[in-house]
Amino acid sequence: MSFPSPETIRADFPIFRREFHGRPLAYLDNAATTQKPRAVIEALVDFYEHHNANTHSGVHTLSEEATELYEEARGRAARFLNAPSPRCIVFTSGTTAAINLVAQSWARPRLQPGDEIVLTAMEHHSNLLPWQQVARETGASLRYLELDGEGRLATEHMEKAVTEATRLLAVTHVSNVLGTINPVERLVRQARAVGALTIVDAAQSTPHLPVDVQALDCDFLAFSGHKVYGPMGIGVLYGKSEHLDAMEPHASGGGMVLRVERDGADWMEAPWRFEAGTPNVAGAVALAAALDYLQGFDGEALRGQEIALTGYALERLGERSGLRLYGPSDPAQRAGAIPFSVEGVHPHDVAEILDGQSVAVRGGHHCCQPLMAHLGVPALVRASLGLYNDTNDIDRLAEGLERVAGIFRHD
Ligand code: 7TS
Repeated sequence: MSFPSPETIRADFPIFRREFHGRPLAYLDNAATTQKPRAVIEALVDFYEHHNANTHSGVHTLSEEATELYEEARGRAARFLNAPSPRCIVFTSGTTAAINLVAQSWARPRLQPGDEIVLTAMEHHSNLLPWQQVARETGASLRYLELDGEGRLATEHMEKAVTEATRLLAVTHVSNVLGTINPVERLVRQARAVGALTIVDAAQSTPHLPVDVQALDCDFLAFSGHKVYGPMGIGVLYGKSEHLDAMEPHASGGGMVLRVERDGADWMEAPWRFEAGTPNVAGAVALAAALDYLQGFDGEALRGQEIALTGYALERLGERSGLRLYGPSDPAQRAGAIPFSVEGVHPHDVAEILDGQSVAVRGGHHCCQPLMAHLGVPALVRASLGLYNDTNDIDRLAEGLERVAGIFRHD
């Protein structure tokens, strides 16, 4: 286990050698996607240079190697989540695809009118629209857990989170906008008590916190490779075997059948029955390299550093007049995202002026329009942290905001 400084960590990421407008980049858009360490880029190149072949179908050496690497990556993802078996890991293109898989394969054939799907008011559209679609298709209804003034799940709502009508609880582990860490373990326990299943959107927690599916005891969990320093186009759905084995595939085609006749087919076992078509083998292999990279650090030390940096950012930004911060005031209750608004200036303008200072943040609704409506804002600016960020990046953000204030000063 190592714990190098953010500066040493940045040396692992080739993109930070680039200059933007003559300055090094202060990359504060990690919730959208993280940058890639050399080890991940090399794993991608190494696969295509030395092992490229299709999986499962060929009998030749390369195909066997590709299959072995792909299945090893599945095992690596299982260890990352402390899943009991690689058979619980389905490779998908990302969190969105993983959630849609559960919506179509588990929920759609099972839910009925009168059934409830419980969400929170802070869900990303990817953990909201698939449930709206299923609700329309099945006659089930959606119910939302509301937030308190600091963007946490309101205690009185959590107490009544589930009812006898609840069939599924779909909740984000960490909010991509507010950074709030939700008490997922508690919510899962409540859901189990009424016989409801749970799916955890771990897209924003896996980059920052240890995620243990057996400790959480959730039924399903999804995350994206590109947010944990891995490549785009690869992600993971974890599912308990008892559910995956009972689910029909959401998509069918090559690579997921045992036997096909003119009028029927027998599916392979889970997880392969959910991976129709040629899989993203290079992506899976490079994701495994990313998980090795991330877990090569002392997680507790990393988390401590992030809490300290979040505290520093909240303090520095909080000093500015006309700037409003959102999310929990306690840095230990949040991970990654630091959203804010600047009085009288549209978030897109803030982000654009910061870009001119080589400070990369995102301005927009962050695929959370119902949350924006709840907060009463059309959009927010969001800085979001990765393991290579340090106080210098936050100082650059604060200086950039000084420039925003200068440009928009009306007196
Ligand atoms: N769930 C959460 C909580 C997310 O933050 C995101 C992406 C997704 C699901 C979807 O992940 P994908 O990999 O399938 O696209 N969030 C963001 C964001 O905050 N800014 O850009 C993408």
